[in-house]
Amino acid sequence: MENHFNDKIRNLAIIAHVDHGKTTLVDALLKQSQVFRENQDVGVLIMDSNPLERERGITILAKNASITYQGVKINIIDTPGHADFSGEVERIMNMADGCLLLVDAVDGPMPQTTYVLKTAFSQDVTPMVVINKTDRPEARVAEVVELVQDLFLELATKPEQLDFPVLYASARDGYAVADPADEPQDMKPLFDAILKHVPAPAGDPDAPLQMLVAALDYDNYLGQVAIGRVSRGTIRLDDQVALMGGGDQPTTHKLDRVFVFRGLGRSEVTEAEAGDIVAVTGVDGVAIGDTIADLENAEALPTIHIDEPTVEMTFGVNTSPFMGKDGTHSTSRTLYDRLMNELRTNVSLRVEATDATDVFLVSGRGELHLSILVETMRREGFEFQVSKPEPVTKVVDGKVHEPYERLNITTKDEFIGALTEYLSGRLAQLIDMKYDDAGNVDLEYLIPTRGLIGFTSFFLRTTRGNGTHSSAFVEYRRMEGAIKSANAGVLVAWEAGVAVTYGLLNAQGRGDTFIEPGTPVYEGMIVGTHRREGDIPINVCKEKHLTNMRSSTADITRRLNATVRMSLDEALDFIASDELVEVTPQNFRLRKKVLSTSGRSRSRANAARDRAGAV
Ligand SMILES: Nc1nc2c(ncn2[C@@H]2O[C@H](COP(=O)(O)OP(=O)(O)OP(=O)(O)O)[C@@H](O)[C@H]2O)c(=O)[nH]1
Ligand SMILES: [Mg+2]
Repeated sequence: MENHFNDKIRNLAIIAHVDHGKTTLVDALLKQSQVFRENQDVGVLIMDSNPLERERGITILAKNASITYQGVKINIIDTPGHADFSGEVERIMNMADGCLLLVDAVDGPMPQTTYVLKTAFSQDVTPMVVINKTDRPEARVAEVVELVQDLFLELATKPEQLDFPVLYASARDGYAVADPADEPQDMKPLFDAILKHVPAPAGDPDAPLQMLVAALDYDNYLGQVAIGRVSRGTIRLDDQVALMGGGDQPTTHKLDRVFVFRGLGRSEVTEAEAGDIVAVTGVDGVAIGDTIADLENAEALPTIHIDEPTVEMTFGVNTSPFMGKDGTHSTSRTLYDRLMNELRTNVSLRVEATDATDVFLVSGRGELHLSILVETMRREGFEFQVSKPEPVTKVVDGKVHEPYERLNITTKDEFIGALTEYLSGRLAQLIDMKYDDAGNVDLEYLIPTRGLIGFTSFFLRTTRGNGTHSSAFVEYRRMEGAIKSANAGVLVAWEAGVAVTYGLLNAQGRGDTFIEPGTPVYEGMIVGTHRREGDIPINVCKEKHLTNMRSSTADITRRLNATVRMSLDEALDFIASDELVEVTPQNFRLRKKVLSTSGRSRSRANAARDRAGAV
C-alpha cells in the first residue's frame, strides 16, 4: 500500500520562530506562481487575514493555500511562530510531508526554531532549511548555517534527517538561491528544491477512505467544514462516511461538498485522491483529531497529540456595578457556550468548571494565547471578567511542579543591569550571554513561567523598545523558591461617581492615575498605581470646596499629569491575584475582586489571622 505516491502533489508546512518571515515568504510564493491577475495589488502578509493578525503583525492561526508549479500542486500551510500558538503547528503537521524551516540570517535559530523542528521530526516531516532575510546588512549567513547544523545534530532522531538542503532567501525581495554565490533572481530555485526534496504524499487511492481532521472552519452558508489530508483512498461527493471520534461509536454522514485548495481560495470538486488536502461539509459534530473513514472499513487514525497548556486564568460573568451596560452577551450561559465553541477549533485550549457556577477556568499555552481569546470575544460583543494569568502547576510524586521556559533576549548592553536584577528576583538562571562590538547583547535564561508573567511590560518599559525577547516552554520542574514581588500597591476608588480633576490631582499625589476626569467609577475600581506598598482607597470624585478666596497661582499651575494608558495585555500583566480585569466591548477596567472597602480590610484581617494560625 505504501508504494503508492501521488507525484502531482506536495504538502508543505512553513515553520519558524516568530517574525522570521514565514508569511512574507508565502506572499512571494503565491505572487510568483501567478495566483493573482497581472498588476493586481494584493498587499503584503496576505495570509494574515484576520483583523487581530493584521493589527498585531503576527500569524495566529495556521492557514492553507495552494500553488501550481510545473504541473505539480503544492499545498502550503502557513503557521504561527509565536510560542503561544505552537498548538497550531502540532495540529497541522500531520497534513505535511515536508517543511520549510525558515531561519533569520541575523537572529539565527531561536527557542521556537527548536520547538517546531522537534515537532517536524516527531511527525517524520522532511525539513528543508531556508536562511531568510539575507538582504539585511547585518546578515551572518555562514555562522547561522553552522548554528542550524548544530541544532539538527542535537534534535535529529534518524541519520537521514541530517541530510537537509539549505537555500538562501530574501522573502521580502522575492528571491531564493541554492548557493550564496548565485545571482538572486526569483523564487524558482526554491520551487525546484521543493519538488525535488519534499516527498510526494503516500497513500493508495483505491484503498478504503481515511482522513484525519486537522482543522475546522465554520461557514454561515456551508456550516461546519472539516479540513485534512486524505491519507488513504478517495473522498467523493455524496459518499456515506463514518466519523470516528474519541472513543464514541462512529456516526454516519453524507458528504455534501468536497473542496480542494486553489490559490488562496477553495474550489469545489467531485472527488479528491489520497495525498491531497481537502475541505468537506456534511460531517456535523466533527472535532479536530477525528477520522473520516470508509463506512465498511472504518479504521481510525491516531489522533493529534497536542502539548498541555501552561497558563490559566478564570473567565467569569461580569459582577461589577457597570455590568450589562456595554456588552450584548453577558450571561453565564452565553459565556459557557462561547468557550465551548472555542474548544472546537482552538486545540491547545482547555476549559474547566470551578466551584462558582458563573466562573470558568480557561488554560492555554501562554499569556498571549489567552489574551487573544479575550480580545476576540470582546469584539464579538461579550462582556466578562478575567483573573491574572497564572502558570498551570501539577503534582508529580507528591511534589508540585511548574512549567519552565527558555527566555532569549537581544538588547543593548546598557540594560543588562536592570534586566539581571529583575530576572534574578524572579528565579531566572542565566545560561548564556554574548556581546558584539556594537554594544548589543544576547542573553539566554531558564525561568519558571511564574517569573515571566508580567515580564513583557517590564521589558518594554525598561528598554524603551530597544530589543526583542521571546520564550518557549521547556519542561516541568520542581517548584522552588519565591518570587520577589514589586509590592507597589494600587489606588482604589472609594465610592461610586464620576472622576473629577481635583480628585485625580489628589490621587496623583500618591501615584500615577489610569483614568481621565469624567470617567465613571465604582467602589473598588482600580484608578492608579500607588508609589508605595499596599493599596489605598482614594476619592477621585471629590470636588474642591468652594471658598470666597481666589485660587492661588500654585493651584492654577497644578495640572494633571498624563494618564497611564495600558493595553489589555498590559492590564492582564499588571493585576495581582486579588484583582480582575473587567472586559467589555468598549472598555476594560481594573478592579479589586472584593469591591467594598470595608470588605477588603475584613478579608485582609482574616488572611493575617490565617497566616498567624498556620505557624
Ligand atoms: N529585510 C527583510 N525583512 C523581511 C524578510 N522577510 C520578512 N521580513 C520582515 O519581517 C517581519 C515579519 O515577517 P512575517 O512574514 O510576518 O513573519 P512570520 O514568520 O510570518 O511571523 P509570525 O507568523 O508572527 O511568526 C515583517 O516586517 C517582514 O517585512 C526579508 O527577507 N528581509
Ligand atoms: Mg506569519
